[in-house]
Amino acid sequence: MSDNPQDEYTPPSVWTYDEENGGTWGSINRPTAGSRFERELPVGQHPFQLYSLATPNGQKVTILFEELLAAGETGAEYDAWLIKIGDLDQFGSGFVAANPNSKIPALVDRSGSEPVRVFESASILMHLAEKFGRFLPASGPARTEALNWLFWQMGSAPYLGGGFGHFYAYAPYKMRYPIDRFTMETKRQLDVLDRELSDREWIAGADYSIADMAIWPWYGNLVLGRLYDAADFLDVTSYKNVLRWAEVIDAREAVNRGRMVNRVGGPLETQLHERHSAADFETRTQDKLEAAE
Ligand SMILES: N[C@@H](CCC(=O)N[C@@H](CS)C(=O)NCC(=O)O)C(=O)O
Repeated sequence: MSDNPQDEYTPPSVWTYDEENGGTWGSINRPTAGSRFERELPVGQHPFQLYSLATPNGQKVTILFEELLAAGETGAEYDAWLIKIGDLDQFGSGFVAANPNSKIPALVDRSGSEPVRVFESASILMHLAEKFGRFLPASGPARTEALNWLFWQMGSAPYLGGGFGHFYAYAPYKMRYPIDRFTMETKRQLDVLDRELSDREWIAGADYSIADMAIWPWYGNLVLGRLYDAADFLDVTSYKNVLRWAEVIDAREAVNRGRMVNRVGGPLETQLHERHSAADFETRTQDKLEAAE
């Protein structure tokens, strides 16, 4: 490796894997897929078994579960098991069987006669919304608009997380070219949301939907100053409509609960490492578990 990491790089004719090259994620990711060790996934008593971590992609699903339960859907009870991606849990054989892409969140729906695996957060959100007939219109233009924004999120957030967040916060040193490129794109995306939210309450129109639940953990948390320590750098307060929308969602009790599930950072009273019943929010947050030790 060069002494000066900012030197121009001439790619070799065939790329080879170098464990040292990847910064924070370099020790985790490899250029190959598949399981790295044998480990079955635990199974609890509820119809839905979620294997996740409270990153933005993980929060989407726990927010939807908590919203379904808050709306009275008692059939949406779930066990949320912790997958520590920094400890490589996502490469165990059981997790890979649930999601061959080795990324959280992964859901196993055991409500029917055979377990059904569901992976990719948007697929999980659609699966649950359709199962319970909530937070996604059943047909017509309103459904199309909600899906437009759900898939906008799936296409856009990798530029925010894998692009901006990676190079601004995680890369081993700061490089101007990728930071400029992904900052520009992130700000463009915030402007897209800001313009749309100027004349509608929720991103898909008149109703709160899985599109809001998918977008908020990324772009809502970003403008609320919770991602990448980048609020000033991105001048997030200039996106006034996004901020208004983000604050309204942030005030929802179910969103607060969803954010706590599988969370391993921040104040101990906001961390519920595993969730197996609604009572766990009262009795099993980390502050209480650690005080009882
Ligand atoms: N498109 C996927 C992205 C999931 C994803 O990137 N998950 C990250 C955490 S936010 C992960 O599990 N990373 C672990 C790894 O890369 O090994 C989804 O929306 O479900």
